[in-house]
Amino acid sequence: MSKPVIIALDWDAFYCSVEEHFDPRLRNVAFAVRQKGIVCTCNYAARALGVKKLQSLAVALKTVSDLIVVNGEDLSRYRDASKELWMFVRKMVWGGKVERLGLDELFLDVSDMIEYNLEFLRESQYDDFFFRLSRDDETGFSCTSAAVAGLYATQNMPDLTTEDGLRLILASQLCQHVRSRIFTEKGYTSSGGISTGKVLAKMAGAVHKPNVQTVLDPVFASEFLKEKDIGCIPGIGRKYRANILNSVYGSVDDVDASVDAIIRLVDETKLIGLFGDFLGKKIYHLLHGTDTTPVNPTPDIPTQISIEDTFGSLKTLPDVRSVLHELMTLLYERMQIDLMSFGTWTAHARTIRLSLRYRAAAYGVRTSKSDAVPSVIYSAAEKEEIVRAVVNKTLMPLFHKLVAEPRFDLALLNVAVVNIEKQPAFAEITGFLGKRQRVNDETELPKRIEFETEDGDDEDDDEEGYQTCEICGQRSLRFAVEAHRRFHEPE
Ligand code: DGT
Ligand code: MG
Repeated sequence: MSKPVIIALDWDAFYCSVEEHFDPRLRNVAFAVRQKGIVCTCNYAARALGVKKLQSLAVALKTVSDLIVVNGEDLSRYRDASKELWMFVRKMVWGGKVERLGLDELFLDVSDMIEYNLEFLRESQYDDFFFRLSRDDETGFSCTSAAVAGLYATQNMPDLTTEDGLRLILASQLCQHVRSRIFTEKGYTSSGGISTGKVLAKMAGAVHKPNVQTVLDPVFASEFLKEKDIGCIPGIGRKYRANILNSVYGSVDDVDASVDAIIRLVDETKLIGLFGDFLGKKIYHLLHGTDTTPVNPTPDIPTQISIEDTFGSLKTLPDVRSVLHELMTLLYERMQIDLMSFGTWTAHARTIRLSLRYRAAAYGVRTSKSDAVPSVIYSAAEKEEIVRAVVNKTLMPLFHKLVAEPRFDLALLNVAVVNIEKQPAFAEITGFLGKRQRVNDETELPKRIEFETEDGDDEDDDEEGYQTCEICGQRSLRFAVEAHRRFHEPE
């Protein structure tokens, strides 16, 4: 069976691109988006001047004293843009095989589309042929199988004479087409990676940025990976890197953490010994570029959202509280991404569940307790306040019900929301990207732009920047009101 063909897309300077849609004057200046005291991202003009992602704002302003800074603490506009781009891309992929990762990454499994078009290429006597995007109509694009669209990740281009190489070349043409449609119809640039697995495609996409795509033939995976630090392989990260280095060298400092060095020192058996069967095998494949984790299409509304962490040993209540705080923060952020549109909850989860595994328990044996999701989650309170309330009033009491004895030793904590239901009176709203230009182009661009909420002085606004819809009573953030009104308009 042939290998899958995967495209990874990552929006360029994503929060900046979203901000540019709201204020097009930002397109021509170096600017950063801040959250608290950190530059969470900056546009490429600012990067050219030396500003870096995740730098402290103070340092960035020392580097570029007249840097424009946009307040990015309200994530709703990024969430909405992300959702709209995902839905747009999903329509172009057979079977909607598109998985979202966070707000700005997508994985597309285009294997079927490539296989189908390979047939036409085989029949064709020419290098140029018509790529069919759909089985039953003629929409598509002209493409050539004679060259890669974009760049390649190593010195070597895919081998045109093999079927696998040809598949990747066709996928590069498809990726080019998808990215150019995203740009012309939605105004967003992206970087793309094309390979036979999610991890290789994602890593390839990061080689050349911005607005470039890169192909990696798995034949060259080991050459591509060999000098990389194991921690930069998605799925290994800092935590497993430290485990591996400690077990190999007894230290994480001043040691050779390259893939090449580690695969010489650690075999599959050792990794299974370190991480257990499932994770050990997975890490082995990640290090060898042979990971086959499939694209898992993201549903409109997930059946559950779950976040967990594992530990060598977790024994005290203060540590449990602090882990639950971290997990709940991540869970709440994921809920906002998956269950909100245009500042409004489009679905509610009804049940929250805490699960744990004792260190002494067999792998896979968990105990759980559930409760109703507290209504504070869907309130307009600040994230920190919501998380604290859920930890104190729901998760810690659930923990005490699960663990009655004062001494315990845990290996895993998981917090999940389940029983997710679409909110009535809410349908998908799309189509706002690139259409709204709220800023008067004649006004001077302020040095510090603070987008609190949009559109100012509406009489119906309440104090928190929300407005209540007169038709269905739904409360929406002010900038989402226009879109929400369109939802009620007849087709
Ligand atoms: P890129 O992909 O290098 O062109 O730049 P971005 O800005 O798209 O960066 P990326 O893809 O790593 O992350 C997407 C967005 O997620 C980014 O615009 C801001 C946000 N983000 C990423 N990492 C962090 C982080 O560590 N903290 C916070 N607060 N936000 C982050
Ligand atoms: Mg990005």
